[in-house]
Amino acid sequence: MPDLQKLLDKKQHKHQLQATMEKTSPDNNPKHPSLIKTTPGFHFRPPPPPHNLTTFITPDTSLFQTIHMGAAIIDHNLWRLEIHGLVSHPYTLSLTELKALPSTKITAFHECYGSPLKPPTEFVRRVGNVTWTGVQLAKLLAMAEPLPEADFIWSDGLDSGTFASVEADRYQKDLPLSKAFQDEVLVAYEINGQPLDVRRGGPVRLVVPGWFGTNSVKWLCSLAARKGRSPGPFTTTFYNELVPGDESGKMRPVWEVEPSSMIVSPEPDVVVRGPEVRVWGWAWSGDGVERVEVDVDEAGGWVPASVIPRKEFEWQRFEVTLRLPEGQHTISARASSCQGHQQPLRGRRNQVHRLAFQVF
Ligand SMILES: Nc1nc2c(c(=O)[nH]1)N[C@H]1C(S)=C(S)[C@@H](COP(=O)(O)O)O[C@H]1N2
Ligand SMILES: [Mo]
Repeated sequence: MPDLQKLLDKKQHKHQLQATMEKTSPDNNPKHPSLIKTTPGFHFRPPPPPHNLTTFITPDTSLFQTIHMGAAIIDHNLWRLEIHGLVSHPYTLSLTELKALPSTKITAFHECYGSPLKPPTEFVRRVGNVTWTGVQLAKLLAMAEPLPEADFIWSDGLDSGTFASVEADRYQKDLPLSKAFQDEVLVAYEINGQPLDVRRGGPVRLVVPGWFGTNSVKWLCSLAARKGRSPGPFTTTFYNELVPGDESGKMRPVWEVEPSSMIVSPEPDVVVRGPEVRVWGWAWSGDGVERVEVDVDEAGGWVPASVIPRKEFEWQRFEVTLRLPEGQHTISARASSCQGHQQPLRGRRNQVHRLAFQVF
Protein backbone atom coordinates (compact mmCIF):
# COMPACT_ATOMS: atom_id res chain seq x y z
CA MET A 1 0.00 0.00 0.00
CA PRO A 2 1.39 3.44 -0.85
CA ASP A 3 1.99 5.99 1.88
CA LEU A 4 -1.56 7.33 2.07
CA GLN A 5 -0.88 10.72 3.52
CA LYS A 6 1.95 11.40 1.08
CA LEU A 7 -0.26 10.48 -1.82
CA LEU A 8 -3.15 12.53 -0.47
CA ASP A 9 -0.91 15.56 -0.22
CA LYS A 10 0.05 15.29 -3.85
CA LYS A 11 -1.57 18.13 -5.69
CA GLN A 12 -1.86 16.30 -8.99
CA HIS A 13 -1.78 12.69 -9.96
CA LYS A 14 0.43 11.75 -12.86
CA HIS A 15 -0.74 9.11 -15.24
CA GLN A 16 1.89 6.46 -15.47
CA LEU A 17 1.74 4.20 -18.45
CA GLN A 18 3.50 1.34 -16.76
CA ALA A 19 1.76 -1.99 -16.81
CA THR A 20 0.41 -2.97 -13.41
CA MET A 21 -0.11 -6.28 -11.80
CA GLU A 22 -3.14 -6.57 -9.59
CA LYS A 23 -2.49 -8.15 -6.26
CA THR A 24 -5.87 -9.81 -6.12
CA SER A 25 -9.02 -9.49 -8.11
CA PRO A 26 -12.11 -10.16 -6.02
CA ASP A 27 -14.44 -9.35 -8.93
CA ASN A 28 -17.29 -11.78 -9.33
CA ASN A 29 -16.21 -13.73 -6.31
CA PRO A 30 -19.02 -13.80 -3.78
CA LYS A 31 -16.72 -15.27 -1.17
CA HIS A 32 -15.04 -12.49 0.70
CA PRO A 33 -13.40 -12.94 4.09
CA SER A 34 -15.52 -10.20 5.68
CA LEU A 35 -18.90 -11.47 4.46
CA ILE A 36 -20.74 -13.28 7.23
CA LYS A 37 -23.88 -13.84 5.17
CA THR A 38 -26.46 -12.15 2.98
CA THR A 39 -29.97 -12.17 4.42
CA PRO A 40 -31.91 -13.28 1.35
CA GLY A 41 -34.79 -11.44 -0.23
CA PHE A 42 -35.94 -8.16 -1.69
CA HIS A 43 -36.56 -5.49 0.95
CA PHE A 44 -38.26 -2.16 0.45
CA ARG A 45 -39.14 0.23 3.25
CA PRO A 46 -41.40 2.97 1.91
CA PRO A 47 -40.92 6.61 2.87
CA PRO A 48 -43.56 8.38 4.96
CA PRO A 49 -46.11 10.46 2.99
CA PRO A 50 -44.81 13.93 1.96
CA HIS A 51 -46.73 15.75 4.72
CA ASN A 52 -44.69 13.78 7.26
CA LEU A 53 -41.34 14.77 5.72
CA THR A 54 -41.38 18.15 7.42
CA THR A 55 -37.75 18.33 8.56
CA PHE A 56 -34.84 19.53 6.40
CA ILE A 57 -32.78 16.50 7.48
CA THR A 58 -34.66 13.23 7.21
CA PRO A 59 -33.99 10.99 10.20
CA ASP A 60 -32.61 7.58 9.25
CA THR A 61 -35.82 6.01 10.58
CA SER A 62 -37.88 7.99 8.01
CA LEU A 63 -35.57 7.41 5.07
CA PHE A 64 -36.76 4.78 2.57
CA GLN A 65 -34.66 1.66 2.00
CA THR A 66 -34.20 -0.43 -1.14
CA ILE A 67 -32.43 -3.80 -1.17
CA HIS A 68 -32.62 -5.99 -4.29
CA MET A 69 -31.13 -9.34 -3.32
CA GLY A 70 -30.56 -9.18 0.43
CA ALA A 71 -28.56 -7.28 3.02
CA ALA A 72 -24.89 -8.24 3.43
CA ILE A 73 -23.82 -8.74 7.03
CA ILE A 74 -20.15 -7.85 7.29
CA ASP A 75 -17.42 -8.40 9.88
CA HIS A 76 -16.06 -4.88 10.31
CA ASN A 77 -12.64 -6.11 11.40
CA LEU A 78 -12.20 -8.19 8.27
CA TRP A 79 -13.73 -5.64 5.89
CA ARG A 80 -11.40 -4.36 3.19
CA LEU A 81 -11.89 -1.96 0.33
CA GLU A 82 -9.88 -2.83 -2.74
CA ILE A 83 -8.97 -0.02 -5.16
CA HIS A 84 -7.62 -1.67 -8.26
CA GLY A 85 -8.10 -2.43 -11.98
CA LEU A 86 -6.58 -0.09 -14.57
CA VAL A 87 -4.53 1.86 -12.03
CA SER A 88 -0.83 2.41 -11.38
CA HIS A 89 -1.03 1.73 -7.64
CA PRO A 90 -3.65 -0.79 -6.55
CA TYR A 91 -4.15 -0.84 -2.79
CA THR A 92 -6.42 -2.03 -0.02
CA LEU A 93 -7.86 -0.14 2.95
CA SER A 94 -9.20 -1.45 6.25
CA LEU A 95 -12.02 0.38 8.00
CA THR A 96 -9.55 1.95 10.44
CA GLU A 97 -7.36 3.14 7.57
CA LEU A 98 -10.34 4.59 5.69
CA LYS A 99 -11.55 6.46 8.78
CA ALA A 100 -8.04 7.85 9.38
CA LEU A 101 -8.16 9.70 6.06
CA PRO A 102 -9.46 13.29 5.91
CA SER A 103 -13.26 13.14 5.92
CA THR A 104 -15.89 15.23 4.18
CA LYS A 105 -19.57 15.79 4.95
CA ILE A 106 -22.19 16.41 2.34
CA THR A 107 -25.91 17.02 2.64
CA ALA A 108 -27.78 15.59 -0.30
CA PHE A 109 -31.22 14.44 -1.30
CA HIS A 110 -31.39 10.68 -1.74
CA GLU A 111 -33.90 9.37 -4.25
CA CYS A 112 -34.80 5.91 -5.50
CA TYR A 113 -35.58 5.67 -9.21
CA GLY A 114 -38.36 3.18 -8.50
CA SER A 115 -38.78 -0.38 -9.70
CA PRO A 116 -36.55 -1.19 -12.67
CA LEU A 117 -39.19 -3.74 -13.71
CA LYS A 118 -41.86 -1.16 -14.55
CA PRO A 119 -41.90 1.62 -17.14
CA PRO A 120 -41.29 4.98 -15.41
CA THR A 121 -44.76 6.32 -16.15
CA GLU A 122 -46.23 6.56 -12.64
CA PHE A 123 -45.06 8.96 -9.97
CA VAL A 124 -42.43 7.79 -7.50
CA ARG A 125 -41.58 9.90 -4.47
CA ARG A 126 -39.09 7.78 -2.57
CA VAL A 127 -36.89 10.53 -1.33
CA GLY A 128 -35.26 12.05 1.71
CA ASN A 129 -32.44 14.43 2.56
CA VAL A 130 -29.49 13.38 4.71
CA THR A 131 -25.90 14.25 5.65
CA TRP A 132 -23.24 11.69 4.77
CA THR A 133 -19.69 11.51 6.13
CA GLY A 134 -16.87 9.78 4.31
CA VAL A 135 -13.80 10.11 2.14
CA GLN A 136 -14.01 11.68 -1.30
CA LEU A 137 -13.88 9.01 -3.98
CA ALA A 138 -11.67 11.35 -6.03
CA LYS A 139 -9.01 11.26 -3.30
CA LEU A 140 -9.03 7.46 -3.13
CA LEU A 141 -8.82 7.20 -6.92
CA ALA A 142 -6.07 9.80 -7.18
CA MET A 143 -3.94 7.70 -4.83
CA ALA A 144 -4.36 4.71 -7.15
CA GLU A 145 -3.70 6.77 -10.30
CA PRO A 146 -6.10 5.45 -12.94
CA LEU A 147 -4.44 4.73 -16.29
CA PRO A 148 -5.44 6.85 -19.29
CA GLU A 149 -7.49 4.05 -20.84
CA ALA A 150 -9.78 3.77 -17.78
CA ASP A 151 -13.09 5.57 -18.30
CA PHE A 152 -15.38 3.96 -15.70
CA ILE A 153 -15.19 3.03 -12.03
CA TRP A 154 -16.98 -0.21 -11.31
CA SER A 155 -18.13 -0.50 -7.70
CA ASP A 156 -19.14 -3.75 -6.02
CA GLY A 157 -21.40 -4.43 -3.08
CA LEU A 158 -20.95 -7.66 -1.14
CA ASP A 159 -24.61 -8.71 -1.52
CA SER A 160 -25.44 -11.57 -3.86
CA GLY A 161 -28.55 -13.50 -4.76
CA THR A 162 -31.50 -13.23 -7.10
CA PHE A 163 -33.57 -10.26 -8.21
CA ALA A 164 -36.46 -10.72 -10.66
CA SER A 165 -35.15 -14.24 -11.45
CA VAL A 166 -31.73 -12.85 -12.39
CA GLU A 167 -28.81 -14.11 -10.34
CA ALA A 168 -25.86 -11.93 -9.43
CA ASP A 169 -22.81 -12.66 -7.29
CA ARG A 170 -22.31 -8.96 -6.57
CA TYR A 171 -24.36 -5.77 -6.78
CA GLN A 172 -22.17 -4.01 -9.30
CA LYS A 173 -22.62 -0.49 -10.67
CA ASP A 174 -20.41 1.84 -12.67
CA LEU A 175 -19.65 5.57 -12.78
CA PRO A 176 -18.00 7.43 -15.63
CA LEU A 177 -14.68 8.85 -14.47
CA SER A 178 -16.04 12.38 -14.94
CA LYS A 179 -18.62 11.80 -12.17
CA ALA A 180 -16.35 9.62 -10.02
CA PHE A 181 -13.88 12.51 -9.76
CA GLN A 182 -16.47 15.08 -8.64
CA ASP A 183 -15.99 16.40 -5.09
CA GLU A 184 -19.46 15.33 -3.95
CA VAL A 185 -19.01 11.59 -4.48
CA LEU A 186 -18.14 9.91 -1.17
CA VAL A 187 -17.07 6.56 0.15
CA ALA A 188 -19.27 7.04 3.21
CA TYR A 189 -19.38 5.48 6.66
CA GLU A 190 -21.89 7.73 8.46
CA ILE A 191 -25.41 8.96 7.86
CA ASN A 192 -26.59 11.96 9.90
CA GLY A 193 -23.53 11.52 12.14
CA GLN A 194 -24.20 7.86 12.95
CA PRO A 195 -22.50 4.73 11.60
CA LEU A 196 -24.34 3.08 8.70
CA ASP A 197 -26.33 0.13 9.97
CA VAL A 198 -26.65 -3.15 8.10
CA ARG A 199 -29.61 -2.20 5.90
CA ARG A 200 -28.14 1.23 5.19
CA GLY A 201 -25.12 -0.50 3.64
CA GLY A 202 -22.69 -0.50 6.56
CA PRO A 203 -19.90 -0.41 7.28
CA VAL A 204 -19.15 1.50 4.04
CA ARG A 205 -21.13 2.52 0.98
CA LEU A 206 -20.77 4.72 -2.03
CA VAL A 207 -22.82 7.94 -2.12
CA VAL A 208 -23.35 9.64 -5.47
CA PRO A 209 -25.16 12.93 -4.80
CA GLY A 210 -27.32 14.20 -7.64
CA TRP A 211 -27.65 10.73 -9.16
CA PHE A 212 -30.30 8.13 -8.44
CA GLY A 213 -29.90 5.98 -5.34
CA THR A 214 -29.25 2.85 -7.41
CA ASN A 215 -25.72 4.16 -8.10
CA SER A 216 -24.89 4.49 -4.39
CA VAL A 217 -23.57 0.97 -3.82
CA LYS A 218 -24.06 -0.38 -0.29
CA TRP A 219 -21.73 -2.89 1.42
CA LEU A 220 -18.94 -1.55 -0.79
CA CYS A 221 -15.87 -3.80 -1.14
CA SER A 222 -14.29 -3.00 -4.49
CA LEU A 223 -13.63 0.01 -6.69
CA ALA A 224 -12.10 -0.94 -10.02
CA ALA A 225 -10.99 1.38 -12.80
CA ARG A 226 -12.11 -0.19 -16.09
CA LYS A 227 -12.54 0.55 -19.76
CA GLY A 228 -16.25 0.53 -20.63
CA ARG A 229 -19.42 -0.10 -18.68
CA SER A 230 -19.95 -2.94 -16.24
CA PRO A 231 -21.58 -6.01 -17.83
CA GLY A 232 -23.52 -6.91 -14.64
CA PRO A 233 -27.34 -7.11 -14.52
CA PHE A 234 -27.76 -3.86 -12.53
CA THR A 235 -26.12 -1.85 -15.35
CA THR A 236 -27.48 -3.79 -18.33
CA THR A 237 -30.78 -5.61 -17.71
CA PHE A 238 -31.87 -3.15 -15.03
CA TYR A 239 -31.53 0.61 -14.70
CA ASN A 240 -31.46 1.82 -18.28
CA GLU A 241 -34.40 3.79 -19.64
CA LEU A 242 -35.72 5.29 -22.85
CA VAL A 243 -34.63 8.89 -23.22
CA PRO A 244 -37.85 10.83 -22.52
CA GLY A 245 -39.20 12.50 -25.64
CA ASP A 246 -36.82 10.68 -27.98
CA GLU A 247 -38.73 8.93 -30.78
CA SER A 248 -35.87 6.76 -31.97
CA GLY A 249 -35.92 4.52 -28.90
CA LYS A 250 -32.55 5.72 -27.57
CA MET A 251 -31.64 4.39 -24.13
CA ARG A 252 -29.65 5.99 -21.33
CA PRO A 253 -28.42 4.79 -17.93
CA VAL A 254 -30.38 5.78 -14.82
CA TRP A 255 -27.91 8.39 -13.64
CA GLU A 256 -28.76 12.04 -13.03
CA VAL A 257 -31.94 12.86 -11.12
CA GLU A 258 -34.50 14.89 -13.07
CA PRO A 259 -36.32 17.81 -11.41
CA SER A 260 -38.98 16.86 -8.92
CA SER A 261 -40.92 18.37 -6.05
CA MET A 262 -43.49 17.52 -3.44
CA ILE A 263 -45.98 19.52 -1.44
CA VAL A 264 -45.50 19.04 2.30
CA SER A 265 -48.24 21.45 3.40
CA PRO A 266 -51.18 21.60 3.20
CA GLU A 267 -51.63 17.87 3.47
CA PRO A 268 -54.18 16.12 1.26
CA ASP A 269 -57.85 16.39 2.19
CA VAL A 270 -57.45 18.84 5.08
CA VAL A 271 -59.77 21.75 5.77
CA VAL A 272 -57.79 24.99 6.19
CA ARG A 273 -58.76 28.54 7.08
CA GLY A 274 -58.61 31.00 4.17
CA PRO A 275 -58.33 33.11 2.33
CA GLU A 276 -54.53 33.11 2.72
CA VAL A 277 -53.08 29.63 2.48
CA ARG A 278 -49.37 28.97 2.78
CA VAL A 279 -48.11 26.21 0.48
CA TRP A 280 -44.64 24.77 1.00
CA GLY A 281 -42.59 21.73 0.11
CA TRP A 282 -39.29 20.33 -1.12
CA ALA A 283 -37.81 20.42 -4.62
CA TRP A 284 -34.72 18.66 -5.94
CA SER A 285 -32.83 17.90 -9.14
CA GLY A 286 -29.38 16.55 -9.99
CA ASP A 287 -28.43 19.94 -11.41
CA GLY A 288 -30.26 22.00 -8.74
CA VAL A 289 -33.70 23.59 -8.80
CA GLU A 290 -33.97 27.14 -10.06
CA ARG A 291 -37.73 27.69 -9.99
CA VAL A 292 -40.88 26.21 -8.49
CA GLU A 293 -44.36 27.25 -9.53
CA VAL A 294 -47.70 26.38 -8.01
CA ASP A 295 -50.95 26.05 -9.94
CA VAL A 296 -54.47 26.25 -8.50
CA ASP A 297 -57.32 24.11 -9.81
CA GLU A 298 -55.36 23.05 -12.88
CA ALA A 299 -56.00 26.44 -14.46
CA GLY A 300 -52.43 26.76 -15.72
CA GLY A 301 -51.85 30.06 -13.94
CA TRP A 302 -48.48 29.05 -12.52
CA VAL A 303 -47.58 31.26 -9.54
CA PRO A 304 -43.86 31.50 -8.72
CA ALA A 305 -42.86 30.27 -5.26
CA SER A 306 -39.75 31.41 -3.43
CA VAL A 307 -37.02 28.73 -3.51
CA ILE A 308 -34.00 28.50 -1.23
CA PRO A 309 -30.86 28.32 -3.41
CA ARG A 310 -28.85 25.12 -3.22
CA LYS A 311 -25.47 25.05 -1.48
CA GLU A 312 -24.50 21.38 -1.78
CA PHE A 313 -26.87 18.70 -3.10
CA GLU A 314 -29.65 19.17 -0.53
CA TRP A 315 -33.32 19.40 -1.35
CA GLN A 316 -34.61 22.97 -1.57
CA ARG A 317 -37.56 24.41 0.30
CA PHE A 318 -40.15 26.30 -1.71
CA GLU A 319 -42.98 28.40 -0.33
CA VAL A 320 -45.80 30.59 -1.59
CA THR A 321 -48.87 32.13 0.02
CA LEU A 322 -52.01 31.87 -2.11
CA ARG A 323 -55.33 33.70 -1.74
CA LEU A 324 -58.00 31.11 -2.18
CA PRO A 325 -61.80 31.44 -2.04
CA GLU A 326 -63.86 29.06 0.08
CA GLY A 327 -64.37 25.59 -1.30
CA GLN A 328 -62.49 22.61 -2.66
CA HIS A 329 -59.16 23.26 -4.39
CA THR A 330 -56.49 21.27 -6.21
CA ILE A 331 -52.91 22.52 -6.19
CA SER A 332 -49.89 21.32 -8.15
CA ALA A 333 -46.21 22.16 -7.79
CA ARG A 334 -43.75 22.12 -10.70
CA ALA A 335 -39.97 22.46 -10.43
CA SER A 336 -37.58 23.62 -13.14
CA SER A 337 -33.91 22.84 -12.91
CA CYS A 338 -30.86 25.04 -13.41
CA GLN A 339 -30.24 23.45 -16.82
CA GLY A 340 -33.80 24.23 -17.88
CA HIS A 341 -35.50 20.86 -17.40
CA GLN A 342 -39.06 20.97 -16.11
CA GLN A 343 -41.24 18.46 -14.29
CA PRO A 344 -43.78 16.91 -16.67
CA LEU A 345 -47.45 17.32 -15.77
CA ARG A 346 -48.35 13.65 -16.23
CA GLY A 347 -47.20 10.23 -17.30
CA ARG A 348 -43.73 10.20 -15.82
CA ARG A 349 -42.04 9.10 -12.59
CA ASN A 350 -41.23 12.74 -11.71
CA GLN A 351 -44.60 14.21 -12.72
CA VAL A 352 -45.93 17.13 -10.69
CA HIS A 353 -47.37 16.48 -7.25
CA ARG A 354 -51.08 17.32 -7.19
CA LEU A 355 -53.38 17.26 -4.17
CA ALA A 356 -56.81 18.49 -3.08
CA PHE A 357 -57.95 20.22 0.13
CA GLN A 358 -60.73 22.52 1.31
CA VAL A 359 -60.71 26.18 2.32
CA PHE A 360 -63.27 27.63 4.73
N1 LIG B 1 -25.17 -3.31 -2.71
C1 LIG B 1 -26.34 -2.71 -2.97
N2 LIG B 1 -26.38 -1.38 -3.08
C2 LIG B 1 -27.54 -0.75 -3.35
C3 LIG B 1 -28.74 -1.47 -3.53
C4 LIG B 1 -28.68 -2.89 -3.40
O1 LIG B 1 -29.68 -3.60 -3.52
N3 LIG B 1 -27.46 -3.46 -3.11
N4 LIG B 1 -29.91 -0.78 -3.83
C5 LIG B 1 -29.73 0.51 -4.50
C6 LIG B 1 -30.94 1.31 -4.65
S1 LIG B 1 -31.98 0.93 -5.94
C7 LIG B 1 -31.17 2.43 -3.92
S2 LIG B 1 -32.47 3.44 -4.23
C8 LIG B 1 -30.28 2.79 -2.79
C9 LIG B 1 -31.10 2.85 -1.54
O2 LIG B 1 -30.32 3.20 -0.44
P1 LIG B 1 -30.98 3.13 1.00
O3 LIG B 1 -31.62 1.78 1.14
O4 LIG B 1 -29.92 3.41 1.96
O5 LIG B 1 -32.06 4.20 1.01
O6 LIG B 1 -29.25 1.85 -2.61
C10 LIG B 1 -28.69 1.35 -3.79
N5 LIG B 1 -27.52 0.59 -3.46
MO1 LIG C 1 -33.68 2.51 -6.00
